[in-house]
Amino acid sequence: MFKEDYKRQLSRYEEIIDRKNKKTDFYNGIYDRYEYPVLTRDHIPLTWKYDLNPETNPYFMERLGVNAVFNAGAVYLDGKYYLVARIEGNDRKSFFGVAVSDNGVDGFRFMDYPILLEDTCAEETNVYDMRLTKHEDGYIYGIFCSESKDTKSGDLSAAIAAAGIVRTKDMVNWERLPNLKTLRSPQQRNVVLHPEFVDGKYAFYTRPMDDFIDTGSGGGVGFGLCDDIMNPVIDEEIITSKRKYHTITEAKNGAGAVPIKTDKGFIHIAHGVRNTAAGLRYVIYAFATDLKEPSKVIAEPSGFLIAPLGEERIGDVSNVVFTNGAVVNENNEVFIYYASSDTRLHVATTTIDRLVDYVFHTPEDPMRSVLCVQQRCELIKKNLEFLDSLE
Ligand code: M1P
Repeated sequence: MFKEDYKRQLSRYEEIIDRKNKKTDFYNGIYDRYEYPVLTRDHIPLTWKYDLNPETNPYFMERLGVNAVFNAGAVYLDGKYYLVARIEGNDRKSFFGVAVSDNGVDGFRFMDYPILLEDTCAEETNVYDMRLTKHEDGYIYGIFCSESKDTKSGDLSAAIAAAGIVRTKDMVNWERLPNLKTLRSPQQRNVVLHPEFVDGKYAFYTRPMDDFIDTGSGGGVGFGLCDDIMNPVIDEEIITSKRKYHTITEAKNGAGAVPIKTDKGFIHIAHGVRNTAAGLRYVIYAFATDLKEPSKVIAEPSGFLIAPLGEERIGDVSNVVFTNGAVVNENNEVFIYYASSDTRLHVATTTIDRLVDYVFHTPEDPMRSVLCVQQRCELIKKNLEFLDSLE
């Protein structure tokens, strides 16, 4: 029985890894969606979950189950697509695993072992959501959320979020650096390292928060500079993309993928959150910042870029899409990795040209219904005139 069960599970695993992905018929002219998620809990190697010795596991039971594989940092290196995914065990603790593919849309296979982080913070309970930055200093940095229990609060679920830092040159050996200190913000999540030095310093997109879930007075995506990556401290944080009333970012927002450099500016793919009667709704949006002043927003299309669709709406934390990784290959093709409902990871593909056109030519949000209708009427009028001119 053990042998048959093992064989069946192994062939199912290989089938999922080998399954070819294809574009769906979803259309908006901006990006393509794909039929299958690129990573799920079924992509986890059997060796991570089962004891494969029939003597010690006669019923071929999962000994260490995996609940979900989602929010992944991404980097494109030597023609291969690397994802560092958030893997959540049945025990609710998250950790990181590196999966590699030749084409970025299917065939992602995890390396033999997950990343075993150096245990530098005794109080750290959970780690998740790594952003991978190929920095001009030559290292690939991974910035992630390092979560600890808030021992000062009487609330059992109270936690403190900070930004942990690791770096590597080969995606196998990871050196842990001290956690980032932000002197004016008690909590940090969704921290992203900018790929270039700014004024000779390491530059971080931050997310100032008063509390673990509520960002409180935090006005949006922050930006701060740090002199020394071996002793990372940020004093002042300024706000780049702001949270705004009655928009997709009203409740909170946060930096996502590492900014993509284009001729026109850095393109940021971030998440925005609004509150609803059914709970928080997370969507993905884009904006651009100035090439010389990467904290200065120069374009912000109205509304969302990606919102949960179909089965993406359902999962452990429903009505969520979230990104912390996107890559560009040598053909200027863009791969946006986004997770749905804290359960699985998908890819959306586009090109630099399309992304630039979307970010710089989609109208901004005029912020009031009456102005939005006016904006739409202008588009309709232009279209009708254009169509008339063709007759
Ligand atoms: O559950 C949705 C997301 O919630 C958090 O994002 P934020 O800090 O903006 O609230 C993160 O924990 C993220 O991992 C998760 O996907």
